[in-house]
Amino acid sequence: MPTKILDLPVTERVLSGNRACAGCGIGIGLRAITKALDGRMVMTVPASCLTVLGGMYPISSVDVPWVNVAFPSTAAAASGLAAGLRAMGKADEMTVLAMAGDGGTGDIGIQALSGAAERNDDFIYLCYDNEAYMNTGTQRSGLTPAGARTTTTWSGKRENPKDMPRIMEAHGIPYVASTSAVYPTDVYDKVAKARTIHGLRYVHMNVPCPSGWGFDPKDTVRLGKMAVDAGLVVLYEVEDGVFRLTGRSAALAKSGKRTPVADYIATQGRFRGMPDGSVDEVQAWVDARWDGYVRRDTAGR
Ligand SMILES: Cc1ncc(C[n+]2csc(CCOP(=O)(O)OP(=O)(O)O)c2C)c(N)n1
Ligand code: SF4
Ligand SMILES: [Mg+2]
Repeated sequence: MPTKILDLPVTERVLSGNRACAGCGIGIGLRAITKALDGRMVMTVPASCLTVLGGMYPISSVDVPWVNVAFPSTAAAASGLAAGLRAMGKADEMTVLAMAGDGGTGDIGIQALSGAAERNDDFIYLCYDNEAYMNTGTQRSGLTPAGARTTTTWSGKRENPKDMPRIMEAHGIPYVASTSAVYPTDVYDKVAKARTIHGLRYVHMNVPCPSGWGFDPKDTVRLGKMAVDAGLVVLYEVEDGVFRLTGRSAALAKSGKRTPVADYIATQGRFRGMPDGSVDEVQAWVDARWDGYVRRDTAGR
């Protein structure tokens, strides 16, 4: 049974006074993640908005052990921490959580991550995807969606985003999941399940970013949910190769009531002026991808 919001543990590890922008989705997701791991964890984090959220030494807003590492080495550092815990006989007591942004995962950190996945090293890798290099002022990443304007794609990015969960699944690791920070119980259940598995577990978490996407900070949750309703962000998990839609995405597959991508695109400054033809292309891409998810979901039942 999926966890209900009122059943989440009450202990908070993400404390008040963090340094993220108002309305940032990262904190919502990180609260659920730290609850799922019950604080029995050590994090590795590269340069990103997440390091900013954590704050500068010696003051931190996140009450768990945390190692800041160089940009490409998040997974390499996690491999080392996991080996250390195993040598001390503490692999079952603490979870190593490598947590990085989309740029730090899909572009700059992919080499160390792929190596760790090939070796099936024992940690959770969580990519929080705010869909650009936000900490340095919104440059495009390999995971930025088509049509989005960034400071390096002035007229809108032309390419669709890299499918990181699929790339990770191709490594044959035991657990892969896709979730959204605006569904904290979906995040919680997936990280709680990942905690019980050994080997490399990969969780991809979409994170709305008011500053980089161009929307009012009060709309973070509403926009994150719109992305799921449009099928741009899909909630699912792949456990030992078995695919399953979860939560809102499972409900949408049943009802068939996905909303048009154009409605979502109209809510954000980054898509302003996107030509109708390009919106249609994104819609066609989403439709084809969605059909594939629904086929896999049905096949697994
Ligand atoms: C090797 C290296 N290159 C570039 C940078 C500059 N830099 C710091 S944070 C950042 C953006 C990170 O983007 P992402 O991983 O998506 O995380 P976000 O900031 O969006 O949370 C960049 C380019 C760096 N610190 N180290
Ligand atoms: S730029 Fe975006 S992801 Fe970064 S702290 Fe601000 S709202 Fe959060
Ligand atoms: Mg990013």
